[in-house]
Amino acid sequence: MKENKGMDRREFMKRTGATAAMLGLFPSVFNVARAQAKPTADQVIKGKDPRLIVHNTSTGVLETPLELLREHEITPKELLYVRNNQVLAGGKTLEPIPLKGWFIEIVGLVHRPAKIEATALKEFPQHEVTMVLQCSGNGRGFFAKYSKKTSGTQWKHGGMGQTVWKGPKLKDVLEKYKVEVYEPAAKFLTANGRDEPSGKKPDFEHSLPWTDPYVRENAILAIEMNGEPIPAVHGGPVRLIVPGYYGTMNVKWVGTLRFEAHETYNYNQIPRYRVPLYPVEPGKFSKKDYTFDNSRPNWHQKIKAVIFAPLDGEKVSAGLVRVKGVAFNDGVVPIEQVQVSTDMGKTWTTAALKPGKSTFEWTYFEAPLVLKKGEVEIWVRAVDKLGRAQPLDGGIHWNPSGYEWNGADRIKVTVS
Ligand SMILES: Nc1nc2c(c(=O)[nH]1)N[C@H]1C(S)=C(S)[C@@H](COP(=O)(O)O)O[C@H]1N2
Ligand SMILES: [Mo]
Repeated sequence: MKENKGMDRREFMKRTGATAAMLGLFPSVFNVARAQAKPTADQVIKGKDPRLIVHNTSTGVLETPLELLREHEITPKELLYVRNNQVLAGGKTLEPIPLKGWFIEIVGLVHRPAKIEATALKEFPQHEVTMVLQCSGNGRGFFAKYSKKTSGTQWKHGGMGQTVWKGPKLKDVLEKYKVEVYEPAAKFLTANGRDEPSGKKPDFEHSLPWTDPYVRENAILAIEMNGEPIPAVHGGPVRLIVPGYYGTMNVKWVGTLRFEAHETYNYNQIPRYRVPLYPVEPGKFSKKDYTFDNSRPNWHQKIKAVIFAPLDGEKVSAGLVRVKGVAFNDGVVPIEQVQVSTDMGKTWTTAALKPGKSTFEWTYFEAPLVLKKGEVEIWVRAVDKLGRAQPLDGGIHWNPSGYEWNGADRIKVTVS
C-alpha cells in the first residue's frame, strides 16, 4: 500500500498563507495562523500526549521527556516514543488495526512457505514479555557534547520506554505450519513491514541473526502491547518483538518474514543502523565506508544507565539527595552494579538496585548522596554480570550516524 503523504499542518498553513497573500486576502489572519502552526505530538499522531517532544512531523518522530517517562513503570501508549522511518497508510494513530485480513508470509530458505492470517496467532500459547524498547539513536545528541555532532535526530534519553508485548513465539508458529527452516543455510531472519516509503527511498526492513538463540527462542509475533491490541503507530496488528534487541529490529506492521543466507543489502541494514567494529576517527569515517565486514548492525542493546532524578540542570537543596534512575542491557545477564560519582569519577558509591522480573526490564537504582552547596556533576554508570560496563566518556564510540550511545550519564545540578 502506498501512503498518501498529504501536507503536514505547517506546510498547509504556509501554502494557504502564501496563496492568500498572493490574492491579497486576509493576510493578517493567515500570518497569525502561521505563527501558531508548529504541531504538537497529538496533532502528529492521534492520541499521543501533547507534551511529547516533536522531532519530525511528516512520518512522526516523538520523544518522551524524562519527567514524564519516570512517572510510570510501564510507559503508557500515550507517552511512548515514536520512530517512524515511513508509515503504514492510516497508521498515525493509537487506534488498533484488525487482525482479520492481515496476512504474514514466511518465505525464503524454508521447506514449506506459509501464509498466515493474523487471526490464527490468537490460537497459539501466548507469551508475554516486559522489556525496554529503545531506539538505537537514543542519546545521539550526546555525541555532539562529548565528541562530534552526527547527523540524525538529536535524541536525548527519551527515545525509549518500558513496554509489555504478548503473542505467540515465532518458533511455535514455524513448528505448527511445518515451515522447516533450512539449516545451517538460513543464517538471517529478514522482516519487512507493510509500510512503504513515500518518496524514492528504499523500503524499511531489517535482518536479525537466526543463529542467535535470543532471536530463535524469544522472538514473538506480538499482537498485544500493554494488554491491548497494538496501537497502529506502534506496529499493530502484528509486530516482530525480539527482547534485548534495539527498537529498530522490532519491525512493525510485519508482512513478510524471509529466511536467508545473507543479511539484506537494504539501505536500512547497510549503511544505516550500523556501527563500526573498531574505533574510528570522528568525522573521518563516513557512512559510505561501511562494509559487512568492518561493521555490525544495531542488534543487542548496549548496557546503559539513565538518571531520572534529579534532572540535568535542576536546583536541589544541600544535604541528602537521592539519585534515582534505571539501568538495562540486552537482557543476556542481570545488571550487577550501578555506581554513582560526584567527584568526576575519582570515587564511586554503589547504588541499591531493584531489578525487574526479567532481565529485559529496567533495573531501578537509588543512591543516597550528601551534596554540598555549589555546582555538582553527578555521574552514573552500570556494570553487568558479564563485566560489561559503560565508558566514562561515551564519545569514544563515535560513529557517523550516532548510534548506540551508552556513555556514563553525567548531569549537572545546582545545590543551594
Ligand atoms: N515497519 C517499520 N518498523 C519499524 C520502523 C519503521 O519505520 N517501519 N522503525 C523502527 C525504529 S528505528 C524504531 S526505534 C522502532 C520504534 O518503535 P515505536 O515507534 O513503536 O516506538 O520501530 C522500528 N520498527
Ligand atoms: Mo530507531
